[in-house]
Amino acid sequence: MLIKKPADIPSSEITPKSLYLNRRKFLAGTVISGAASVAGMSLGELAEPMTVQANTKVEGIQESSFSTTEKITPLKDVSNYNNYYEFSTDKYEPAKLAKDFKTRPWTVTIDGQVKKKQVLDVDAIMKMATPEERIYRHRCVEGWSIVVPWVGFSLSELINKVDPMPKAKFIEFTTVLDPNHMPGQRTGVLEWPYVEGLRMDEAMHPLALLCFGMYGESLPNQDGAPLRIVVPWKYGFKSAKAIVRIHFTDKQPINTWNKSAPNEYGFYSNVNPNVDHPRWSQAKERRLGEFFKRPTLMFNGYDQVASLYSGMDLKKNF
Ligand SMILES: Nc1nc2c(c(=O)[nH]1)N[C@H]1C(S)=C(S)[C@@H](COP(=O)(O)O)O[C@H]1N2
Ligand SMILES: [Mo]
Repeated sequence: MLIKKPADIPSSEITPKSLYLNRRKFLAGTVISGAASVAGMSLGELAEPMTVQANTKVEGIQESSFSTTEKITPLKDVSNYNNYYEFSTDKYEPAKLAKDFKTRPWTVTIDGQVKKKQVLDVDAIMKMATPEERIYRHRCVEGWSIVVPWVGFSLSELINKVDPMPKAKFIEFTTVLDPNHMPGQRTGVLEWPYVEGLRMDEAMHPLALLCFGMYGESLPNQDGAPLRIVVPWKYGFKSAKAIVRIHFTDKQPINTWNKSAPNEYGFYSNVNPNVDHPRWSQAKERRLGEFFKRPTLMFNGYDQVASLYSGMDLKKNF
């Protein structure tokens, strides 16, 4: 029998993941023989499990009071339009280029000014606290935004367990360095590995999320599997993907984007409609899947973080 390879199937034939998930739920509640359910599916539907990373359901997810009630952006948009320069600068490419990226075994090194320096397995990290669904707005510095049901727990849960020393004022997050499997790292488009940083009080804010899933399942590779952070009041690039090191320090980390273009990307990078990027306005944004732009909100609408920056000139500390 001749079966089309996934690469030969146009994306229009591929069922969106959301429909696939709904169908799976439906099938789970219905008594149909395996053969009958397969016979009822088109080729595109059969191709789905091959073309989308097989994700694992996260058990025991709790709701969170931090969630927005805004309309959730479909998973097919969120997982097919990604900034992930380790794979490609083309936002449509990480979905396919990261498909076979291995995220197990995976360890995260905790070091620097911290009492419990250690190397942790990602599966152990995921069990450190109860997973929550956090439906957050996420705003890329380039002017698009999404609403995503992330899965994880407050970064503070991990920070408290590893016991930072009082002199640690910042945390530096480092992404994996794996040029053999990350084609973008074989180019000089950014300095590798990708580094991001937060001030300790930002990292400890309950909104800052240590994230290992979305839409109820483990993260798709292109969205930062197996472990990333999500800092919803900051531009998307602060939310580093595929983290292998969490380093506690008394010095402000030099984040990759700040190093590459210091006049364009600062350390703070709080979402701020009043401070334009040197090459474009930040006043508005386009939600993926929508036509009309909407106004961008200060701190992306997360006003509860404002006190972290009281007395600071946010035009200077952009
Ligand atoms: N390691 C790594 N993390 C990264 C990036 C990257 O290129 N490499 N891009 C950032 C940018 S610019 C954005 S907007 C978000 C996008 O996250 P998403 O693809 O899950 O929407 O990831 C951020 N984290
Ligand atoms: Mo971004």
